[in-house]
Amino acid sequence: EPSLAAAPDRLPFSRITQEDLAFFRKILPGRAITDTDLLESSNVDWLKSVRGSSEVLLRPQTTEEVSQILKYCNSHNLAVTPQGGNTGLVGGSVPVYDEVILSTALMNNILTFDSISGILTCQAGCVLENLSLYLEERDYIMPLDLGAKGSCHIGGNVATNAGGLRLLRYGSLHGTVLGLEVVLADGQVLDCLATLRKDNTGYDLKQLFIGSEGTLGVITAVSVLCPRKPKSVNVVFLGCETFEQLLKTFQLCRGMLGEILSAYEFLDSECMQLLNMHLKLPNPISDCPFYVVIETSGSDPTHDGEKLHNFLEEAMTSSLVTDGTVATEDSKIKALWSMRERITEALTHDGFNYKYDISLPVERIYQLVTDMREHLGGRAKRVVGYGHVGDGNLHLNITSPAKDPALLAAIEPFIYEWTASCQGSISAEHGLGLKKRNYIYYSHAGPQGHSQPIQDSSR
Ligand code: FAD
Ligand code: 2HG
Ligand code: ZN
Repeated sequence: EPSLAAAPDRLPFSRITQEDLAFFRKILPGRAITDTDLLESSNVDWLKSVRGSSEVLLRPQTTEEVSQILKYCNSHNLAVTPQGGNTGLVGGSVPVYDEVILSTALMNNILTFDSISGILTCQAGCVLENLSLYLEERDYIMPLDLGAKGSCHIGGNVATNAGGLRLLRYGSLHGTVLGLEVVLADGQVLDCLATLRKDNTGYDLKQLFIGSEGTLGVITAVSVLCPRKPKSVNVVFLGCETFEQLLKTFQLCRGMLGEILSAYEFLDSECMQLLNMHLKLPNPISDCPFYVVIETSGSDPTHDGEKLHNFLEEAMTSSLVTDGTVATEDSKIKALWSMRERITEALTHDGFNYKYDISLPVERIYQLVTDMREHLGGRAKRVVGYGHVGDGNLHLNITSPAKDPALLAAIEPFIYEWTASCQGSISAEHGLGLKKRNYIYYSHAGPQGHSQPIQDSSR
């Protein structure tokens, strides 16, 4: 039985046999896992909200092994779920039924790094944080950063087109990924692993795989254009009375910080309460309805410091912000970033999470939180808003003491209709996975040319 009402029916795929297992054990000695205890963590997602019942986890080390696995599964009618770090938040990284799990965990070699161009090529299973550490030693950084960096794989990042905390500065993976190697469902290896900034010789096939969530093939290697490590990084944590002031502060800092602005993130006071209560992280400034994390990164500490100082002075004197603190040293920078990065973790301690990842015109993003609170009245335990303001991306999370179908019926389709009415997206950066697949037509024209949900008779 699938663990989610929105799950599709099991298609007529074959069930795994002893012969299949014998084949996998032969090509992956010691790396075809069938022990149920070892399989448990790969069958359950990070949020512990969906669970599959796969009987085998395959851990290839090379592209050739991935190719052999897919070729075999294709010809034996076996369904496959590619899995990276299993940090996805939409239920796409675990099997729905008994699919074979193909994990990239052992495909974790860095292949090449060119210290002149900053182009890195690596296998898909490299953990994002390990890539960052490798690059930092060489005066470079990854163009993306997210709270899940300690576990997520670069292949998973590309498969979900992960956004994260640096998108405002370095753009999306559609721009920074220069090449991909992908194994298609029949085992054919598609080599688009270019390491060139420019290549207009026909269609840019790799773009199709960025954000394809494992539906078109398994990404086995990635080449990425990496920025230089900034010589000067500052983080400020500010408090605002209203969301309008927070937006005005954004405009002001875009103008005054210009090219050194590298992140503009927000959280509301409900998030702050969660951080205080569940993670014992104290508020670094006085209590405010809204908080902003601003990061600057540049090449000259004096120049950056001066710009930041002028911006803060203007923001304070014009009463856009009510309180704030600045960090220049590493440990304080990390501590301030925790206030933003650890909200997802804090939420998991607050009960059952209903998670929404919405793109909207930036001036509308908090209105949705306010409207949702009003709409739900006392039915939810908590309604919190945070996210990537600079990218117009709201993370709206609703908690309740336990799973609550009546609460869910009050949230959906309200939230999707609200989003569609502003031409927003129902999944800004997490993807569709299992959880959002039925709502795609709120963001895209359906077969009849107008937006509508897929009818889900099981709900
Ligand atoms: P998985 O979760 O293992 O897989 C995700 C999807 O990609 C699945 O559909 C899977 O089948 C497919 N897949 C994985 N690897 C491959 C491959 N090699 N080839 C083909 N398909 C593959 N996301 C953001 O966008 N921005 C954030 O700021 C952000 N912050 C997060 C913070 C926390 C604390 C957590 C838990 C998650 C966060 N996420 C964020 C969501 C998640 O981390 C990202 O989506 C991440 O990119 C997933 O990578 P992964 O390796 O864990 O992939
Ligand atoms: C973030 O930006 C992540 O922190 C996770 O995308 C958002 O948990 C969420 O809703
Ligand atoms: Zn996010």
